[in-house]
Amino acid sequence: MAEAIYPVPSEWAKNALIDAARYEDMYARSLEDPEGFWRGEAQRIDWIKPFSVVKQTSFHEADFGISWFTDGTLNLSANCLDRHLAERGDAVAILWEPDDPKNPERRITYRELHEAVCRFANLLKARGVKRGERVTIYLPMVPEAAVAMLACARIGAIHSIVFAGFSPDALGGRIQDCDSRIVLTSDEGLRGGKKIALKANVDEALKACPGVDTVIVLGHTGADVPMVKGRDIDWASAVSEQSAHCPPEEMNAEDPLFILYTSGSTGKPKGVLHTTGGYSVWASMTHEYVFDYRPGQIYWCAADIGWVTGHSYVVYGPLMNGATTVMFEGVPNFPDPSRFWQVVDKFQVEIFYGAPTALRALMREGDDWVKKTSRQSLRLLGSVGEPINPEAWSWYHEVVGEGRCPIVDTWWQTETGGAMITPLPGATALKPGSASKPLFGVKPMLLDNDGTVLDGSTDGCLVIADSWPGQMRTVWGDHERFFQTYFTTFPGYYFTGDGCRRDEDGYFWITGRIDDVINVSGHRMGTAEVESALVAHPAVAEAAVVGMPHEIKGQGIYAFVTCNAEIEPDEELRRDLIKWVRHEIGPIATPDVIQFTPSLPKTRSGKIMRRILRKIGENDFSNLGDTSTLADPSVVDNLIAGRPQPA
Ligand code: 6R9
Repeated sequence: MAEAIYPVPSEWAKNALIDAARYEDMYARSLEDPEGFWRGEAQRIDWIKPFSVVKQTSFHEADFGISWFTDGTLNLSANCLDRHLAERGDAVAILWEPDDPKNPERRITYRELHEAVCRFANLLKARGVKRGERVTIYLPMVPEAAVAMLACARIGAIHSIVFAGFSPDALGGRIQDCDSRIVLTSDEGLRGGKKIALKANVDEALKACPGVDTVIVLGHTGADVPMVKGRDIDWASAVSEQSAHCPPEEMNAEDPLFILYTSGSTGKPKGVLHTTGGYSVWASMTHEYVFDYRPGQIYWCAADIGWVTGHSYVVYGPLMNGATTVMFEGVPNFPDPSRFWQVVDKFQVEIFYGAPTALRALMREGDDWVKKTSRQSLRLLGSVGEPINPEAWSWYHEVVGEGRCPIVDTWWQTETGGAMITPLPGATALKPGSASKPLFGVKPMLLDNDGTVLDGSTDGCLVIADSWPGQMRTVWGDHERFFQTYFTTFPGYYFTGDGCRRDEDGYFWITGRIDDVINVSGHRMGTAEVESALVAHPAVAEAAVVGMPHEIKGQGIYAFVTCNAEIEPDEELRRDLIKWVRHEIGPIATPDVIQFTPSLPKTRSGKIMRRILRKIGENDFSNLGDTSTLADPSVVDNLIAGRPQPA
């Protein structure tokens, strides 16, 4: 069947910042003359001291290093706030929509945001926070979360945001890993009408973090939460005592900006570190070009600030570009599945950027929820987090966008800082399900398992051949792990962990992770993390976790569990294990299927054969591949016979 192709609508081709010819031209120049290209693009930033060096990067072991605009200095919060004050101080920077639509929205202007950030920055300084120090943020989707991020950037502190859906254990581990002595939180969070006990979670987490001496607590729902004397302080009253004047610190381009923990194929989550200059250029450039953003437009990225998409496309990218950025506290289906589109109408949103998992969930509820809203303000739609299946793409395009709005399917990662492979609305004909073409400076290549470069239309492992400004710089506290994880599978290349197909038109189609990372509702999860949570349970001897296809979540979690000898697994244990994993990691790690098995398929050398488990997880027994190297091939038949069907 021929693939559907959606040409660039003519008004987009005419009016967009970048049309097809300009894209080709800029892309070619970005690869032929990176120095010149980036020297030009970097002018979008207000530098305090201009840089003289553009790019010093190598992916090779002998001279490995990644550094951009090295001798320049800047402050990111000044680029998001101060420089807009003269021209658009009274324009709305953050348009906040609460969880409950009956509660009032908040409109925070650039001037108000600037003042709030200065006061909070002064509070951090008053609590002794210094340049380079790590500040852990565990907040719901409220404007104060953005205030906290920008205040850290203002004084040169490194923020580490932990998604407010993570458990106390996961939070505690992240606080310890980056050695943070200050935590910002709120009494409670609110999502879909349900309260989340954030402060209680912090109290629980801090039992294992004796180094934390300050917790700043935002009153959000007004719940009465116990405060620890000397350690816990009330956000509002502490901030009111602070001056609204706080000069931005002069930061070097390569000074750390933030840490964000993300899952890999092995071990505990890695603290992905981004630095100031390159990240700023990348977040601002990609936000402007991918969304064809012009100041004054109402823009909504529905991601949580706990994920990288929230960092780059709710806060930093839009604010650098003087946008009005919508921040939504709630969930797509509360109070009903019309909520997204009601908010679009309410704020007259022009650009909407969301995740396939939410679209699939809404699609299932039927078109009426969409059709009862107007959505006439929408001009452009975006997708991120996982491959978007053509059915969901078509629904997004036809039903939500009424065939009028291009869809930018943006492929990128926590590690890349911002979008990497994506259509540009005025330049790229769309193929549903394809992230299409690389952005400026991005050189994607496909390799086979042996590292041979593949040409033409083919399937392979997706690598990036050269550095781009928004690239992560290290794993916090473990530079060797950074090199090992990303640059040794294919020496000389950045390995993304994704599989990919390139078609005859040079379009890229991401096929999903090829390492032991699964993507559940657009959230990255290392199978190893779920396994170690399971084996920490006293009844469990061994566990292996794989992804399984899931209609809404994209992938679900399938766990094979072997119990200790004296244990007789039953329904109660299954429920207990599910509760246990939710407690150890958080609700996003809830296993969809747990299959108890007396043993796992292993090679004679004792390695679990995940390939076989994946097939069983997929309910596909036709092509199990070579099972002759198994120590006991009968294990496989037993696994197939005992496969529970998910509810
Ligand atoms: C931004 C973000 C990264 C992984 C990535 C890939 C998958 C993200 C995608 C996509 C296909 C897209 N992914 N966007 N796959 N098409 N448009 O999601 O970062 O949480 O680090 O996840 O997500 O597998 O490697 P992160």
